[in-house]
Amino acid sequence: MKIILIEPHSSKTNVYSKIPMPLLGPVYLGTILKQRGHEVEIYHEDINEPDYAALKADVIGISILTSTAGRGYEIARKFPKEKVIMGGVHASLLPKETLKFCRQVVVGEAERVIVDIVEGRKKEPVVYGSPVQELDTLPYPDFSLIRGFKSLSMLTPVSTSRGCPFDCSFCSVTKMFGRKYRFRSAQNVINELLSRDANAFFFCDDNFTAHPRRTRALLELMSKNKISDWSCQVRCDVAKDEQMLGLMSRTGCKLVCIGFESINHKTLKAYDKKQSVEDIVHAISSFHKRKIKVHGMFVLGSDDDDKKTIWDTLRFALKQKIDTLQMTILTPFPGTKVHENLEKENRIFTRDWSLYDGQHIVFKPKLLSARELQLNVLKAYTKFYSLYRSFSLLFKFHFRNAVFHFMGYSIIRKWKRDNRNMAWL
Ligand code: B12
Ligand code: SF4
Repeated sequence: MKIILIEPHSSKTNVYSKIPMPLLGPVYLGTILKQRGHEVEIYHEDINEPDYAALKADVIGISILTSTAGRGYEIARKFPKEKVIMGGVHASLLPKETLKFCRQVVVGEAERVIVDIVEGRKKEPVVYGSPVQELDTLPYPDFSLIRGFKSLSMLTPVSTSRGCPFDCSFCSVTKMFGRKYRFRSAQNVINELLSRDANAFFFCDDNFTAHPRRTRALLELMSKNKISDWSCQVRCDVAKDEQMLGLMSRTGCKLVCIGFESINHKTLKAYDKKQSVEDIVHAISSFHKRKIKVHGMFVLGSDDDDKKTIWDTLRFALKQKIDTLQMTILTPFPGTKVHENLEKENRIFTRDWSLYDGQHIVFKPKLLSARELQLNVLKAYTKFYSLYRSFSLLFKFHFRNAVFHFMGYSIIRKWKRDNRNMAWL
């Protein structure tokens, strides 16, 4: 059978919109289907938007996040006669909504059910997938299935674990993958890395160091195999583990993405983050000491945040010399505690999912107006990613940071152009 899997394009003003990294879900599923003997093509619209009129397949699969759901539904409508199935985080959180646009929806991880669905043995409209317990049994994602994917010029995503033992109130991860931390063996990961024709890896695990012993074992093997140039997502806690920091530096970790979330103690508590501002400061200096760059991610707009919090966050980021900054506006993703609370209080004012990208305010904050929150975050961002700062990084020969600052500058300009009158507010 011929199967086409599609990842809708991301919201254009996303900080990451210039890094077209594919989600691994469709690639894992495509690889399994290919190994089963089916003909598979994957399209990630950010890399290569297909000519939809020319696409012919027995099954069309679409992967959606909340922010890409609207575009996903639009794509589904282009195939009124084909069997369209949908999955991904948003489909898993709101299967009834998704089912209005397709024949079948998969809730959760789909590796164990995809073949039966495609071959017609599983026919129910909502199919419940199951968490893969033995991640080593999965094949290595075959990126050649993605039309236009060039591994050498793109950061290659690698997933070494699923789930997260924490449960932050704004996060979709535990709703989708659970709190049980499952991980691949170090050797299995190394074999995948060695099989890749890639310059740089991004460990896209939500919490790469949640099980320190296993991460250390993996890093030791990476060191032995001379694998370097990689980045990952970690929590602040890891900076307290000297041995881990040493290994990360020795194996060529270039950048860590850390969910700092807030410098407001009350907000950190409200988010259930289980970290302090002191932990954040310590983490930044520990990574910088080892020449590892820090991408700091903040979530603004809790009931304890006001205008000052936004500007304090900017000042903090500048003072601590965070290399790249992501100021996300709190977004009530379906299924999260934040969503549940705001919904109860009737404070969510739009269900236009395309605005659920962390760059648009979609609810009424408590200590400032929605407009004030939106404008102040934007202004603070503009200060961080100013042309002046971009050029001064360039003149100091901080090339990577300079490139990211120019990117940030152009994304903010685009955001301003696209949202000139803030019509949704
Ligand atoms: C890598 C990553 C990114 C990358 C690439 C993302 C991309 N191409 O969209 C970057 C850094 C660019 C990114 C950006 C963003 N991300 Co992101 N990202 C991830 C991360 C860490 C890993 C994704 C991954 O590969 N997962 C592993 C694979 C195996 O899981 P999967 O893709 O979900 O696939 C499984 C199932 O969903 C299902 N499935 C998936 N597709 C399909 C299709 C069919 C047909 C079927 C049947 C089943 C099925 O089966 C798969 C196998 O089990 C996830 C967290 C996570 N653990 O998933 C967050 C996550 C997806 N991101 C999230 C968010 C919020 C964002 C941003 C909005 C962040 C921001 N504020 O800027 C942007 C939006 C990007 C966009 N597309 O518009 C949220 C999404 C929440 C939601 N409700 O939508 C997540 C869940 C993180 C979180 N903390 O909550 N992200
Ligand atoms: S924000 Fe990070 S630490 Fe918190 S639950 Fe999500 S993945 Fe885990």
